[in-house]
This record gives sequence, structure tokens and C-alpha cells, in this order.
Amino acid sequence: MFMLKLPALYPIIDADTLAAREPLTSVRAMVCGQARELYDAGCTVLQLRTKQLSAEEALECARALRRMLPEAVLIMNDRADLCMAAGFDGVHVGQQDLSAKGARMVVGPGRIVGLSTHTAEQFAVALTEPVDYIAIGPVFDTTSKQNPDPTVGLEGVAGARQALIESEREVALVAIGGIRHETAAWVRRAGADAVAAIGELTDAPGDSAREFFRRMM
Ligand code: 3NM
Repeated sequence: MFMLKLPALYPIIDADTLAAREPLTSVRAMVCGQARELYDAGCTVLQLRTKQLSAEEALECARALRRMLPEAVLIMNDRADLCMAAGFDGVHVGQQDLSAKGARMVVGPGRIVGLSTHTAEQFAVALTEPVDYIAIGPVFDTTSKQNPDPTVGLEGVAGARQALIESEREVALVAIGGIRHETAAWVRRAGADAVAAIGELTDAPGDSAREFFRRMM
């Protein structure tokens, strides 16, 4: 497996957040609009997250994104089958989804598999899985996820980095949950290769992404 090089910012385009804000606008149009702004601001790796859409609607959004951004690295949340159907570059699974091993079986060796973890124990297990990156979170309080786990704080990020070093695995570390412009640099200093965000990128996503990059330089 290759070592995944992630940009400092890993945006998650959350179709449910967008749909809740503007119920009368097409989700696909909002997903594509946000993705375009983020990509143009330098976000070359993007995740599509859709918890409420039907599989068919999610696939439609994903295919539209793929057509619009042929050069971007696109990651599908949860669904390895939709990753393949839409020609995405990888899949991100959580603790309740298809396992990382299962996801790897579906997407094969050449695509990206990412895994969410929420405790040091889950992180240690993830280090034994066939993954390209591991996410730890929520770092801070978040309103973008239903029933979030307890926050891990900057100590949780630092602990994950230490565990990663000791494992000698070549896996990227993503931190997620409540990360804002003001805190992004701290999170990176604690050991994250990339910060993932939903809420802070919802308004004026292009400007917000540029602000993240500026603060993490
Ligand atoms: N996963 P925001 S926290 C999707 O803990 C997600 O794994 C989390 O959104 C985890 O940047 C989270 O608005 C929500 O807090 C991230």
C-alpha cells in the first residue's frame, strides 16, 4: 500500500446539512456548488457524506461530483458499493459500517480506505486494519453528527499520533469534530496530518477553506 498524502484540510460535504439549510434547492446542485468552491480553493481531497439520502440519490450526487471534478480525489462515506459505482477514489467507514477489511475487499488495493475511531482502543485496532488513513474524533464538541462520542481533545490526537509512530504503520492521521479556523493549527500541532470539517465549511466554503489553509501554514 502507498502512503496517502492528504492536504491539511479534508472537507466533508454533508448532503444532509446542506438539505436542512435549503430544503427547496436540489441537494445535488448544493453538493456540487460546495465541492466546486472547495476544490477551487485547493481542497483536492473531498468526502461526500449522505446519511439521509436514499442509495439512489446518493449515487446520483456522487456521479455528478465525479463528472464535475474528474481530477479530485473523491471519498464516499460508508458505502463501498457506491464508491465503485460512482468511480470514486475511496471509501470512509465508521465503527458501525462495513469493516475496513470488508471495504478493502470491495474497493481493492488501489483505492483509499479510511476508518473512523473515537477512543484509543479503537485507534489501536484500526492500526491493524488495511487502511490508508485513520480518523480520530470528535476532537471538540460537534453539532454535525447525531449521537457523537465523547470528545477526545487535543490529547486524544496526540495519543493517536504516538500510537501511530509506535506502530510503524504508514497511515495518515485525520482529526475531526468541531474543528474551526481558530483551533485547526493546534490540532495539526498535536499530530494530525489533516483536519476534517463540516460545519466551518458550510458558509462561504471557498473563503473558509482558504482561511483554514492560511492558519495552518
Ligand atoms: N465524525 P464538524 S465528528 C462526521 O467523531 C463526523 O468521527 C465525527 O463535523 C467523529 O466539523 C463528525 O461540523 C462531525 O464538527 C464533524
